[in-house]
Amino acid sequence: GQVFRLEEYKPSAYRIPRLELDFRLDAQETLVTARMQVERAEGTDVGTPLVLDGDGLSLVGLAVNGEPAGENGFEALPDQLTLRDVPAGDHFELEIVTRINPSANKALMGLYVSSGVFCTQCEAEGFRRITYFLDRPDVLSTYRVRMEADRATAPLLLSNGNPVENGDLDGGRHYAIWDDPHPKPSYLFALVAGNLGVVSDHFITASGRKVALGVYVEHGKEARATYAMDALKRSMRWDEERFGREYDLDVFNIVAVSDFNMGAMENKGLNIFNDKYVLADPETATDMDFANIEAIIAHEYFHNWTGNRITCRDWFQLCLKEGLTVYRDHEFSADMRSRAVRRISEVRTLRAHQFPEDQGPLAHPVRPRRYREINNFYTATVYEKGSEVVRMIHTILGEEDFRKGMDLYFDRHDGQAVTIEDLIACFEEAGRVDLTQFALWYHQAGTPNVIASTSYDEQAKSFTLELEQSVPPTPSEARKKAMHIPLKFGLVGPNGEDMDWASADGAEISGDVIHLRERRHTISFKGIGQRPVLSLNRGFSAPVVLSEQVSSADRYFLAQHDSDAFNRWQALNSLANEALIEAANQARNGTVPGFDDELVSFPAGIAGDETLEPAYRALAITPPAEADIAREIGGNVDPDAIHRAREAYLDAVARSGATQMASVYDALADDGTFNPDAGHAGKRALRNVLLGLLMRAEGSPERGVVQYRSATNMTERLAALMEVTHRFANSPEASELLADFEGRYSDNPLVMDKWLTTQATIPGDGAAARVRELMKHSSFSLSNPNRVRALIGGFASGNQTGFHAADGTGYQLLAETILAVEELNPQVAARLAVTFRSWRSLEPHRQKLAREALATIAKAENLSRDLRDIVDRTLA
Ligand code: HT7
Ligand code: ZN
Repeated sequence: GQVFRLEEYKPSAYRIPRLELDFRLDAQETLVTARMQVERAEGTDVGTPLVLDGDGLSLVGLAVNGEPAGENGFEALPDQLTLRDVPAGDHFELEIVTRINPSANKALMGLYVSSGVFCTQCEAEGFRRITYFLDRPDVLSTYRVRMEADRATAPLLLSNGNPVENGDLDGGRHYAIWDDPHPKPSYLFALVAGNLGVVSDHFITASGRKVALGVYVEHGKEARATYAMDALKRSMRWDEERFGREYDLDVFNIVAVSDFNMGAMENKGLNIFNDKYVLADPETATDMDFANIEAIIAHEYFHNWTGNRITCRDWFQLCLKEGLTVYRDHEFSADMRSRAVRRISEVRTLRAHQFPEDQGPLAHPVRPRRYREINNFYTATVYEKGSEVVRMIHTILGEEDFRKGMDLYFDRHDGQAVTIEDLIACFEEAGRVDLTQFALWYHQAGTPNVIASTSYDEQAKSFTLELEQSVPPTPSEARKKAMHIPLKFGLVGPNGEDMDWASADGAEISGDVIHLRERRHTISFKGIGQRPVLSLNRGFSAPVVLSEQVSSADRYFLAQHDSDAFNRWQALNSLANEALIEAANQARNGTVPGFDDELVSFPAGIAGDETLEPAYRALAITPPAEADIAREIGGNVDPDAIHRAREAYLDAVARSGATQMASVYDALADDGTFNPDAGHAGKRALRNVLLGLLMRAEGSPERGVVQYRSATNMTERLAALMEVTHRFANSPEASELLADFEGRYSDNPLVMDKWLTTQATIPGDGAAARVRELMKHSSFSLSNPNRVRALIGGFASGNQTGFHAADGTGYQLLAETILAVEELNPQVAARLAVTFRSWRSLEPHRQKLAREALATIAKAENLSRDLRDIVDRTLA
């Protein structure tokens, strides 16, 4: 397949400053008329053919300056329209008519129908499935969109920008016209036509303009959209206060659809969402759902400035909008909720998703240099590591200069399509710093390893810190350069307070940040009267793997006394990790895993520590997940041994602190009134972690059954269902609760997704067979991405022992399902295939089975570019 390379970027030979679109909407046969003003760019020779992108299109008509184009003047292929007879003037008008079939569109890119609603998804290259166009992000046009449809089935007609006109037509048809004054690339185009309910509100901007807000959902679901509306208004206010960014149209609409490839899409003035990230009420959504909705509503809204007003020059620059916008949504959530708790969750996500990507065959730089299929680059590296890179720039510059850099970026590049270099230049100017070495974070793949060791010389009152960095090789990058790694730190004295030092040499230290730039640094701090304990990479200031030679005693000390909440959690997490790796070795060798008393008694103490917020306590007593332990082990992984070790650890923790934990559990019972805020969610999180531990201690599903039956919200009900079904998989109680849940929610697909995931993640050998049975259930559908992700994605990424069953049934099931999904939706199939990426870190027997399963995909004929790309790189 064709490879696209960053260095081959060329500006477009033509511009299209104006586009008028006319849609005659019909589910099977929609006619699209695109009238565009085309301008020859400076430096383009007169007569240069105009080559427009298409994807599976059929041309109905073509006119140039109002005249039908002569047959020899153009060539129309499904994936390209070449106009050879280009008028000699500087600009001309081109009219293109295409015919498309939205109801046959199962790839969910371009114009499609979801539950009877016409909707679009154009990022990255979906617009070319609607009409021929210069479908690239550096071609910016103002749009006027006219839609015509049956009034009965599509009373609602929405597009980007502001509404201009609407009216009735003959034959039960009607029309609406929308105009978007802000030039935008085609990937931000959207339309929605259907019959939906709405929650309406308004927002008064900082400068006093009134913006009409709408959240559109299926009729009858309006009450479940009020939280999303509230999150939207909070996002709008926050962006004004924190970044000085005001909204710029008279309306802002959000539409929830039930078939969607990703989470949501930031189309100008008309965000389209996966309904999973809009609909929530206490009875049907968990606290995690509420938090995700808040974050994704904010993320898409923040794109209005970071992505829409200033967009990407080309798709290699995807992190320009995504990394920066994730950083902004992380900051928003930190301000709305608990900063420490959010940071721990972000880092857990980064480690769970981005680290394995960076350490495996799909590793790529935050700004890639080549791709075969851009859809495969909406990755944790581009998004999450991209956000971490912006966070490091903030750490280096400090809040004031960071804000100046952002202001400069908005001033200088508003209305443009730009590059990462343009963004970095703004921060360099605002902060008066040279970010040349730092920029390697964008260009060099791989997670840096940092090794730290310390020594204390009492006589010399000197504390020495040795730091060494290295970046492991990644595909097509064997040799790596030393990075600029900003490490926040503190030297914690015996009283728990950070110690001052008289002088330090060996590295640049500014405030509480060590700037690591060389491969090795030896830093000596002078004037240190007592041995300190080093707290390094506070707040996870740099996304590195840190190996420290630290005693357990020092880790326990940090877990209790570090002023940095993240590192307090990290200290505990490291202790648990080390113990679990050791225990997994024991389990593999047939020994019963054993654990220190101090380690297993610690969680009960934390659970009852009233000085800590409940959400933090919940995180602190949750041990690393099986996948985390596997990643830490790194090679020759046996998922069964890891499972046994983790189970043994949890059993030991449960036995050690049951009485104490039971009283905390009881005290956390709520009064039945639901509040989705972080404080209340934290209490529920802690109570649910304790539920699992208490059920272990009690050896009975009873407590889970009671919680399930008395629950007044989904967070408590689902947690109880999980604990009962996972811990007592074949018990009558498990079957009873599963049947009850199905009975309660069979008419709610999003809740049934939870039911599917719950069963897909029951550990053990029978998992693949269970999933196969569930694929026949009426709640499941291969064509709906949410259903596929819930059941198949849940199984492959959330069930280590099931997916990696030693008989290979998990891998076979996944390979077969990927090929079946591929026929309908290549993007979703390719994303499922990513779950094979760590196959080389498995023990040899499973490695062989996983490779065989991948090979069955690889040898299938006519694979999509999406799946071919992932499978080839995974096997390479
Ligand atoms: N910018 C959006 C990306 C997206 C997308 C990409 C490929 C295919 C379907 C898609 N739907 C949405 C989402 C975001 O980052 O905000
Ligand atoms: Zn985004």
